[in-house]
Amino acid sequence: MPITTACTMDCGDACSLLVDPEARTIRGNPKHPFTKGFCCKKGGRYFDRLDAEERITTPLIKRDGQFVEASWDEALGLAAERLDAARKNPASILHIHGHGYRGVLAKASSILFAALGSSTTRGTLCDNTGITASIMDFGALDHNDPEDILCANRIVNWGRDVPRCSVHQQALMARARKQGTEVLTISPGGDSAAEFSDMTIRVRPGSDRFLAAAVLKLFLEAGDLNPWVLTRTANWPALRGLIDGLTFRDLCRACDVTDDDAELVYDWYADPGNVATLLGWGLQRYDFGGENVRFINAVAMLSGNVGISGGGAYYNISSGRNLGTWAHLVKGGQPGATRRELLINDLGAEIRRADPAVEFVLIDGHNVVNQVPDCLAVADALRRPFVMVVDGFMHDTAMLADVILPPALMFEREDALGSFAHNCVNHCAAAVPPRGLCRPDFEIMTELGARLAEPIILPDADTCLGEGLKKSGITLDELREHGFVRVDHPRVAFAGMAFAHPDGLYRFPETLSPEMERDPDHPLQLLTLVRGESLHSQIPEADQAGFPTVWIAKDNPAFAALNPALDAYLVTPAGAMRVNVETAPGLHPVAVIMRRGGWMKYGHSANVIIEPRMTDMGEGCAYYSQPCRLENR
Ligand SMILES: Nc1nc2c(c(=O)[nH]1)N[C@H]1C(S)=C(S)[C@@H](COP(=O)(O)OP(=O)(O)OC[C@H]3O[C@@H](n4cnc5c(=O)[nH]c(N)nc54)[C@H](O)[C@@H]3O)O[C@H]1N2
Ligand SMILES: Nc1nc2c(c(=O)[nH]1)N[C@H]1C(S)=C(S)[C@@H](COP(=O)(O)OP(=O)(O)OC[C@H]3O[C@@H](n4cnc5c(=O)[nH]c(N)nc54)[C@H](O)[C@@H]3O)O[C@H]1N2
Ligand SMILES: [Mo]
Repeated sequence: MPITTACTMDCGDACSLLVDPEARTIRGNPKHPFTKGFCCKKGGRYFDRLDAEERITTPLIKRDGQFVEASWDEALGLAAERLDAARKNPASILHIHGHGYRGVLAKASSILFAALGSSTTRGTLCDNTGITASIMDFGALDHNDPEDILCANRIVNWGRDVPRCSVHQQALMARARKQGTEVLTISPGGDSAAEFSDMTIRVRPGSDRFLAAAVLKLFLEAGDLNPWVLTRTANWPALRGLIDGLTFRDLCRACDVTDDDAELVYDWYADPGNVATLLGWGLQRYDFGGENVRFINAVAMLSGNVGISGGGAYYNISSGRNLGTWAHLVKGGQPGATRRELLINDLGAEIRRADPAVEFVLIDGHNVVNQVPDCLAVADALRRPFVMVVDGFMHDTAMLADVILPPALMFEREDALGSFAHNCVNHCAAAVPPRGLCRPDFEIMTELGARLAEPIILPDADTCLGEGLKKSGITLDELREHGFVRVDHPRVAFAGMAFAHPDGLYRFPETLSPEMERDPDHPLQLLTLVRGESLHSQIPEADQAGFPTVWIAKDNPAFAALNPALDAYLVTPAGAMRVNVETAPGLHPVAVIMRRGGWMKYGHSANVIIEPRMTDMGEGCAYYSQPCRLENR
């Protein structure tokens, strides 16, 4: 009998799943309004990960540089002892938490370490640049119900790689197209956008704001702006003044789009009918990623396509919007203490210069040594403190640990979680027992807190789940019975153009920043994009043999200059790595694509040669602005 459970990976599709523990099969729950009976490759093959030979299933303690198996009592005893020692100065404790596992109970480590008053991280590797931009524009983070996209006459997809990052968004687009909706995708190319789009336009990586500004220019020149829309904005004169001072030609040149293509985007927004705008996360991983998002939103707004059915700008919703916290139920510690924050984008340097020094580090749900820029610096900085890692694989971060605690993974423990794309809360039931000695993170954190000299006591799991669900008026029994609950939100976000700023008005961007000067020694740009069959670095070790592949355009002069008989290297100002070079049709000539998440220990992590760069908003990480070149050595 299949058991209804859910995927807890860091992905907006957040599927409800039917898992057969004996047959070890996984399929999408047909009753779930977003999952609709199918799931993606990375979710569908999750038993490979649960059953992997390379999985860590016993606590490990490092002795004389070698990991040796330990009992839970020994491993947790050691961690508690070191944590107690560091607790004399709470800032010397650092918690680095990823989103490798999402849910209400998944918050246990963050809640425990907040009660300890530990240092934490700030900034984002993921989506906060676009979130900050959206909140500046709309006053809050929201978008229409995902199904509302079926009411659009046209969809403009700015850089969402739906076959890889959201197969359910792709399915919604396919359904819309069957009903006559047209899809235009704007991206640097070299992807499969042509398969799910009626038209595609190639843009220079990182420069969407100029294309959007060119479209605004055409709206201004056409002179038939919707007066109602203008009354719903607080600062239209400022944007108009800015656009007046720019020429259409220069804007097209800045994004490397032909006049005809920019006019086509204008037509898509200006023609009668409603236009839904999709924004990908890729286009905000640039120096001016925030402006990219704000100018795209501005086109959606000025064309009257916000606050209506069939329109809307889809970036994110908050996956936590339907769930509450249980932090107030914890006993002990110092809740509400001010905490030191280290910038995640430059973590190596931040730890190195931290004063007081970092003495104890907990890392959970995060292959941080692999995923942040300049990751060798992070690896180096983690050699000094005592490092506790809760993870099931011997990846670049786990290798540096002093103690590794193996967690029960998804399907092996219960939780409840939301999505950053849809409005259901899903139940992740424990469908199979934890492998070996693995234990749920919640249990690990509960026991760690209880073992401290001055204990911090977490409530039991059911109490936490019940508390987390209260915000949406769901009971735990109800969630367990149905497998998911859909939480009501208005189908149209910002209906009637009522925005969430105190005055109810929309805010346009008021500056358009030119691109940073190019480094002539590194004329190409490195786009480290997601891979379809895995989530980030959760890649089987056997798939990482040989050298990683990069893709460039065949007409890229860098390709012609390479001698295929010699070794090829990807070079940045931070270093070089050996790669295989292949071509991708239609890719912009400054772009080099590499799929992200490969491990440093196999020579597959681009983050070794990616420098820390901050985006313009939300303390994001401008990975894709990384200058690079290809050469033979
Ligand atoms: N070069 C480059 N790097 C990037 C990006 C980029 O664009 N370019 N993008 C960034 C983005 S968008 C993101 S979101 C981050 C992702 O960075 P990470 O969050 O580090 O991503 P993952 O590789 O998925 O690592 C998650 C870890 O959680 C573990 N895990 C899974 N389930 C559980 C569980 O139940 N309990 C515990 N304790 N652990 C669990 C997994 O085994 C895995 O090791 O990476 C960023 N890194
Ligand atoms: N299979 C799989 N699914 C995932 C993940 C995964 O690792 N694997 N990760 C999840 C997470 S945490 C995240 S954040 C999302 C990421 O989801 P995406 O945003 O889709 O991922 P990226 O690979 O960062 O960006 C990819 C797309 O952005 C386009 N792009 C890049 N630069 C630009 C630009 O300057 N302009 C425009 N218009 N387009 C551009 C690329 O052509 C590509 O199509 O996916 C989630 N889903
Ligand atoms: Mo992400």
